[in-house]
Amino acid sequence: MTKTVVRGACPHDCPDTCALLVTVEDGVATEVKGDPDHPTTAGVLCTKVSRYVERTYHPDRLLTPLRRVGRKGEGKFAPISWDEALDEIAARLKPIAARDPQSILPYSYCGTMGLVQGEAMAMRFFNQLGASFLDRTVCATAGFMGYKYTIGGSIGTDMEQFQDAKLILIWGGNPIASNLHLWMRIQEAKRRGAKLIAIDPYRSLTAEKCHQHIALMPGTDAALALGMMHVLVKEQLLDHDYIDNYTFGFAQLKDRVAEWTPERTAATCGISVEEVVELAREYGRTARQGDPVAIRINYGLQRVRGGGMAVRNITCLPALVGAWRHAAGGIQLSTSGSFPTDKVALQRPDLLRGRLPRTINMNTIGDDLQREASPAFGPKIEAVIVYNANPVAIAPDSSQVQRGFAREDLFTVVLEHFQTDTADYADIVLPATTQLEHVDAHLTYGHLYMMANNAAVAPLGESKPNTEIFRLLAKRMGFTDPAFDETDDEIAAKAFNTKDQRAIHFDWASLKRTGWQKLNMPAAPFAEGGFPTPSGKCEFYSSSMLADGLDPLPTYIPNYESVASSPELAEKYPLAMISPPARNFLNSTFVNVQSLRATEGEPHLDIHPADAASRGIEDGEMVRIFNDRGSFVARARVTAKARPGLVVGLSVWWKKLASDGKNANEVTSQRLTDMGRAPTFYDTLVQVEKAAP
Ligand SMILES: Nc1nc2c(c(=O)[nH]1)N[C@H]1C(S)=C(S)[C@@H](COP(=O)(O)OP(=O)(O)OC[C@H]3O[C@@H](n4cnc5c(=O)[nH]c(N)nc54)[C@H](O)[C@@H]3O)O[C@H]1N2
Ligand SMILES: Nc1nc2c(c(=O)[nH]1)N[C@H]1C(S)=C(S)[C@@H](COP(=O)(O)OP(=O)(O)OC[C@H]3O[C@@H](n4cnc5c(=O)[nH]c(N)nc54)[C@H](O)[C@@H]3O)O[C@H]1N2
Ligand code: SF4
Ligand SMILES: [Mo]
Repeated sequence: MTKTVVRGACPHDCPDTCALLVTVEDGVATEVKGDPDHPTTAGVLCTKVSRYVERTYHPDRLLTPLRRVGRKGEGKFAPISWDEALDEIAARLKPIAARDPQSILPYSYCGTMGLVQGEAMAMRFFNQLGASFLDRTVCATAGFMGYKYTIGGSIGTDMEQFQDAKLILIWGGNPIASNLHLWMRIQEAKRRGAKLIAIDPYRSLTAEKCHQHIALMPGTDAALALGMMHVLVKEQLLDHDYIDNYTFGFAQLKDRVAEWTPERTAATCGISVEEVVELAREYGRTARQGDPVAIRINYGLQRVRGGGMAVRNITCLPALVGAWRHAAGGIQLSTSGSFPTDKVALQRPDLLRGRLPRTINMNTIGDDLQREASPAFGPKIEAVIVYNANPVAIAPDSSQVQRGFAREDLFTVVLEHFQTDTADYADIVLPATTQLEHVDAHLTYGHLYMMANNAAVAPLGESKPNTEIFRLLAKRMGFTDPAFDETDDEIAAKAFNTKDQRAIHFDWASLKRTGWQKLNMPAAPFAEGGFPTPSGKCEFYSSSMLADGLDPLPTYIPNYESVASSPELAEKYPLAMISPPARNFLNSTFVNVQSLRATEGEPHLDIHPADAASRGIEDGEMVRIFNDRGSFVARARVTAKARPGLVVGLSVWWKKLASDGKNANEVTSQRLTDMGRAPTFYDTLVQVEKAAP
């Protein structure tokens, strides 16, 4: 028997990007563990990836190409050879491309976050073709923009510093479920005497373990930050030296926050005046004592109409109190901007040869698939190639998405590990390899290590890496550029720009051996200003926002679906619904892994006892959740974890594994955020009733 241990990196859309050690016995992966030597992984994996072997060798793994033999969505397929599959795809794409390549659309997101198996060979293929661009905005772009306008880029407090903070605000995040390794650091901070405050409408697993939980209404975070700034200014809990030297627009900010009295803030957020005042005092006073105050701001709060502005307002706080002076102070949304990835080398935009295709927003795929050609829209979408994504389950306004994918005249190819809800709508399904079977290089959005993944085992069945599939398709399409001959290792070797100081020591061959290597970065990035904004300062007033048609100062934008914006809708649908990640799933990945699904049980809806009582709903009963867009059923959990006026359906379930074949995205909308063209999953009003037996 031969036994080896292979170094890998977790490919999933999770800020932690763990370093993996994969045990291989006689060519079969038998165990996946966290690397104990990698500082952020610290030998620990989450429940999901601990089950990686189960997922990889799952009896339902797709092992051959398939051709649909039933109706779209029905899920009936027959195996075909790779040659048949590739010939058929090329034969279908060529005439469409000859008419207008923009009629072809890639649809992909972060099934793998790998720089090689993600958008490298795939983008080269679509660039050469001249296909429509996809605006990959389903997750993080609202907050990204709010953060960027304020402090200049996705740079923030290093997670390896959090254990030294004395006050940590966990704002719109649930790290126990979605950022486990930061939670380990936060727990260490707690042991060292830090106070933890969760700001979340829902008493999440994390909120439960904090010293304090402020349960505001969804979409009101921008107001809470304005109210905090009001108190900080009024009570002079400010670092004037930091403000004078490293910020821009304090005088205007002061005028703006004067309007946001604790009373107005509390009424807007649905919390008490004391909660507003005490939160600001705790934050300001801890900083004033010279102790590090850190904010982990996460994505939960930016999935609403004013999500970008909410992130912007919160991102102003550390500069006001001088929290950036400490390595353990400041704020972290994402660290992805710290990585000097070489997108040009990876994706080869030169292959566009000067063409500028139209852009389709991935959040409006439901409507866009059903749109006819028009001068404003461009050509009708005639073909979609899906990889690293499961739009039928995860995109908002799901019944429209399904209607779009059900179009008989749409040609759909899906590259997948499993027969997902989306794969059911494919004409051709192509089997893809998993992270254990291919090579990749990774950046992360939660820590500061470049990561390498080695292939641990041979591809299962006839599966192929995404890169190889696009290489083969390129040949079939007649593309001859040498860009389509590069191997995965050759691509990975170009992942990071070694002319940039931060990655000057990047070398692919050695990264493959060590698995991980930290960027060259200062511990406290903005201790002495140096913000990468136009003014070089933290911008309380932003001319860029003004130029982009936004309020240049922090403001509050109520949800689309709220009493403030649409009172009639709120009367019909009085409950706000959010559908954040379930701990044992990763978006819709892992829902088909039996042991993980068994832990989640079935789709649930958490509802406050008062809201349940007024509807005659008892704990454990099946309920129907509905609005004008659609409905789905779930089992009610009557619990004060959901604040009054809020219902919570942890997600994202595979539709076909739910009793009614539906999930929470039946009721979410295709409307976009104030900035970043992002989705508004948590800006959703619904009504709930007992389900018909
Ligand atoms: N286990 C697991 N881990 C994951 C994922 C997963 O699906 N499962 N998904 C990964 C991905 S793609 C992402 S983007 C991240 C997301 O990671 P998070 O940002 O942590 O996830 P969310 O659930 O979107 O948000 C977390 C919390 O925000 C709260 N929230 C909802 N609306 C609001 C609001 O208006 N204001 C405030 N203050 N809080 C609000 C929710 O109740 C939830 O508890 O996690 C990644 N990690
Ligand atoms: N209601 C609601 N909807 C949401 C969210 C929510 O909180 N609530 N969260 C949103 C967020 S934050 C995000 S990021 C999106 C995520 O949406 P997606 O990025 O679509 O994520 P997944 O649902 O995990 O689907 C990824 C798919 O990629 C496949 N895959 C993984 N690796 C590979 C590979 O190497 N090759 C190929 N070909 N396929 C691979 C997996 O098998 C999986 O089916 O969902 C969004 N949708
Ligand atoms: S999903 Fe996140 S926590 Fe789990 S192994 Fe991957 S990177 Fe680590
Ligand atoms: Mo995400």
